[in-house]
Amino acid sequence: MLPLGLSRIIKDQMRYVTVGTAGHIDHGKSALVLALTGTDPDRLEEEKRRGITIDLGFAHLDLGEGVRVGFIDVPGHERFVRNMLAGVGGIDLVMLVVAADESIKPQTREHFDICKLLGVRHGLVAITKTDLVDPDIIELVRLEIQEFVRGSFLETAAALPVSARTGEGLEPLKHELQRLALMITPKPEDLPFRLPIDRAFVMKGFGTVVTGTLLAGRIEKDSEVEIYPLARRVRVRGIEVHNAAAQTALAGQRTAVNLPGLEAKEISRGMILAPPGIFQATGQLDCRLNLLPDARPLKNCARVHFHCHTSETLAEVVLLDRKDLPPGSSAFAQLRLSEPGVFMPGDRFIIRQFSPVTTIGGGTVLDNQPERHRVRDSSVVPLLDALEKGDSQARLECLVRQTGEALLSGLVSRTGLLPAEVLRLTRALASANRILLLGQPPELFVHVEHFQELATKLIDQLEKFHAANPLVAGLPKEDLRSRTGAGGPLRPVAPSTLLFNALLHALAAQGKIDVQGETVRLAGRKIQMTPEEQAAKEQISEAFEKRGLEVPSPPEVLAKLRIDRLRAEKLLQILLRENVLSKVNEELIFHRSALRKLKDLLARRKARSNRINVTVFKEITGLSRKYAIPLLEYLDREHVTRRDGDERIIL
Ligand SMILES: Nc1nc2c(ncn2[C@@H]2O[C@H](COP(=O)(O)OP(=O)(O)O)[C@@H](O)[C@H]2O)c(=O)[nH]1
Ligand SMILES: [Mg+2]
Repeated sequence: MLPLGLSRIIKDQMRYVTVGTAGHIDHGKSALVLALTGTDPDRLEEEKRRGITIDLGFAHLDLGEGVRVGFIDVPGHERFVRNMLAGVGGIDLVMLVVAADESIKPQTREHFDICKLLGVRHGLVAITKTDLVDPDIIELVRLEIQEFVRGSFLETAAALPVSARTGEGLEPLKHELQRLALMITPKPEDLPFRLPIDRAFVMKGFGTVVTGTLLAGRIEKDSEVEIYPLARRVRVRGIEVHNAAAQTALAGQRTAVNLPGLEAKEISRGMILAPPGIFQATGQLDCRLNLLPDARPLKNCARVHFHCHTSETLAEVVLLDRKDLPPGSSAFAQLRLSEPGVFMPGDRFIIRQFSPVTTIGGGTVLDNQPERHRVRDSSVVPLLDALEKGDSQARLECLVRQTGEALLSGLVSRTGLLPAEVLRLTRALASANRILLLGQPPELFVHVEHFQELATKLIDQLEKFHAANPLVAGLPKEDLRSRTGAGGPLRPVAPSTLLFNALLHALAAQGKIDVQGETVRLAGRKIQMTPEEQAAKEQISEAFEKRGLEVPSPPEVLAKLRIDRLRAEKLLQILLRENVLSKVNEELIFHRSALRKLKDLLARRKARSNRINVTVFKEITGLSRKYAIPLLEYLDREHVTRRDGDERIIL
């Protein structure tokens, strides 16, 4: 048993590399995998009987130097290209197989196009069946291959003659595979894990098992996982890596996961295993789309077959800045998928013509949760351009800017990064004054430009309000919040309370606004009255004051003014707010001097007796019942008196 640290180093040094075969049917792909690994990748009964590969086959080989290669053997037949596509998504290296007796054929081209479109960066060419031809034919095929791969990622790749029958050339081939394996960038472990499912089956005594090539991250035994887009959560009962039981599966490894409590038929190829609750399945994607030079022009809104990782669905291609896409060209597009799936920015995909089904292009996902764009809506192009060109930090900034108010969960599902990484990048953006982190710990991410826009809108709204309501001191917070909408006049979205309070705080600190309790106003803004209004205000006050406790009705007072009813009402409100007048009930308003006198009267009365009833109250005030009862109730509320049966105690 090795010490823990050492075994970890050794484990970390192990390289897991996935090699995909590619090439025309009958060119010896499966035979070569068998000759290299000792495992026949044609595992289905029908495959063995018919001698052709129908579905993906798997085998692995240790190449020494800590390199383990997992082979994904794909079918060459044109009818099974969709199965080929489910396998090729996760490969690091391609082994392009060309039979020496046939040279380059249609699926050699199609498979190679697919590898290019998927951004495969490394590989080799195996010239197979060399035992069937003369050496000069091999040289001829080599020349044809050189021509064929010119200008591609395989331009400088080795083309190695080999025979699965005699075993000749196998050793140099293994050597080259090892060299390439040590060169490639391993799949990232520091991302949330994603396992695109390529098979789901029942194993006697174990239950449902799903398999795939782990694209990113790591899966731990006994952890909880979610099957997207099924939204089913299950616990991992067991893991196998390259057919051996394991505690953990790491990015790049051929992985089988045992999921109890699930029926194999509930799960299908194309679904994804990932951490629970962090991703969101989406039905539309914004992308960079490339059309192959020999494809037909692609019309706007064309329907295509869409393949990404192991999934496959129909999609409508909405072009954003042009009418159609000529062969060999490239553009931004929105793909509307028939079935939603989990896709991350940077994911590569393939499109195939609706009918007849041939590979016509592919591309890269740029935005996995875009809004639905109108046909030829080019306004989104600058965003897609920035997403395509930027690094993770720049992309994150774009997403925050575009979201308005971004949540951590939203940023995780839109980037495919771990929450800790999103936090690290957003903190860097915050210290560069690009975005604001609100909440502690940060829960809301807002771009400074968005914040600035909202601040301008807020001030704008306050200005409008003050202009329209010179007689009102300010606007209640909630009113102001709903008026400070982002997203344009047709779709105003009020900022959240958290963001709105941050805006108030910032603007108050800048001395632009005053916040008093629930009321917000522009700094230094006072109620503005014309001389006419000033006079009317005094007139109202006097009208109540001179009548003492036998007050007139408010409508009667307001009707006598020379200004309009609406402004008169506001002046009355101001007097009430300033406590010059007090409302005793819905109909009765008193001047504060009259109420003061009444309280004095009761204080004097208390010197004789602290008890009083309605009759006595009417007597000493000279008031009718109409005024007496509401006033007594008012005095109770003011704690000047307290009701005690039919009497009141003067306090
Ligand atoms: N003579 C000879 N035949 C081969 C060699 N490799 C494959 N074959 C034969 O070619 C046929 C197709 O091989 P297979 O591996 O199934 O081709 P695939 O469709 O590309 O997977 C089979 O009959 C194989 O036995 C080889 O190196 N030499
Ligand atoms: Mg085969």
